[in-house]
Amino acid sequence: MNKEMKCFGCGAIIQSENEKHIGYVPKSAINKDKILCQRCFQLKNYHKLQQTTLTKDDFLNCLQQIGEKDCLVVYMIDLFDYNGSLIQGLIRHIGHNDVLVLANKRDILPKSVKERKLEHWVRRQLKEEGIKPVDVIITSGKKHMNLDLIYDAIMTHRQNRDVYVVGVTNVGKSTFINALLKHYADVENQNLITVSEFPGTTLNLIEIPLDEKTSLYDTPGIINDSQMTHLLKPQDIKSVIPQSELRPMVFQLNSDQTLYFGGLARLDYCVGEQANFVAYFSKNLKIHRTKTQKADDLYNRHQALQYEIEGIEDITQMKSYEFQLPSGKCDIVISGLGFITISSHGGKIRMLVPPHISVLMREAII
Ligand SMILES: Nc1nc2c(ncn2[C@@H]2O[C@H](COP(=O)(O)OP(=O)(O)OP(=O)(O)O)[C@@H](O)[C@H]2O)c(=O)[nH]1
Ligand SMILES: [Mg+2]
Repeated sequence: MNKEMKCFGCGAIIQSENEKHIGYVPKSAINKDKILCQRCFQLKNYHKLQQTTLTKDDFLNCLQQIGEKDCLVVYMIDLFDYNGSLIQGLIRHIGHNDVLVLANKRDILPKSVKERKLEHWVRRQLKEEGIKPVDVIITSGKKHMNLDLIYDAIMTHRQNRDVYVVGVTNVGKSTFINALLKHYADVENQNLITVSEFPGTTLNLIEIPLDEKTSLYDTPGIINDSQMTHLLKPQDIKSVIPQSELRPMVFQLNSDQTLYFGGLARLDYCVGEQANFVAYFSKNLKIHRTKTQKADDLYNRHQALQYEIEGIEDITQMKSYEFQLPSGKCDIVISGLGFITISSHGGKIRMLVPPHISVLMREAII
């Protein structure tokens, strides 16, 4: 068997020795030009996830190789979870290569927000990270948004070099590359790269030749454990992560009032005058408002719980963070779950989230 044969869905090297390892294909199915491994077959046809034993380091190693090449890096971030989608130490990994930033999943944010506003917002955030991109383009891989613009930007900036599409897991790298394959190469659905809402879908580099000498590569996403997706049961991911445009929910809160977000996170308004809280979460996530005084009891009697997180039975097992609100507008982001835009004259809030999930305050995106 040719050792270099790879699954066209996830990039794993094909093998037929161990059914539990990545890249498995029964011997009888191996003599084809294009091979799809059993895991991809299950994902594509039955939406069933076969777990892998790959670690964060395996994914980081892939990124490390890029730093040793002269190439264009297409860095994809998620507009719904900007901070959660940043790769820590990106510059260190990719060396001096040019970076083109694609800000993806624009379709989830309200249509009323202007593209230019989003672009400026992303540019300001990138500046803080010390990233100087050759360009920033707002997109939605799912909706093929700005595809021609991106294609032209890639072709201009790559200057006959290879192109690597990088980003944390689930930002939509493979979905975007499939959009390019469908649009510019007429690739049929059954021959596309595997995509799914489960983190860690792409397992190895997937090469797409651009010409005789150079290629564009899909890469496995870096795992970011501080995103909510990693704590959820596979069957819950699709309903907790928004699939379509967010519908903002407005709450006027007084101090000592609390909001529960599907039981996965909680906000206590501790100190301050009446203020405006606009919640941007999946439509399926129930938001429950209560008095802070009653909130612990509500949780512990499992009345505020909608989705389960393994190991959390009692509210004291959640981690608590306090934030001083600025006078004006700001966002509180719960990585991978959603965000709340708060307009106030200052005050204090407390956030309760499962351990390891990141919560932060940032400049309002909307
Ligand atoms: N709403 C929305 N969802 C998207 C978009 N692009 C991708 N998704 C969804 O995000 C999830 C992850 O997509 P993938 O393309 O598999 O992400 P990836 O970056 O290749 O992930 P890994 O292979 O794990 O690194 C899937 O559920 C996609 O449907 C987009 O533009 N908008
Ligand atoms: Mg992928």
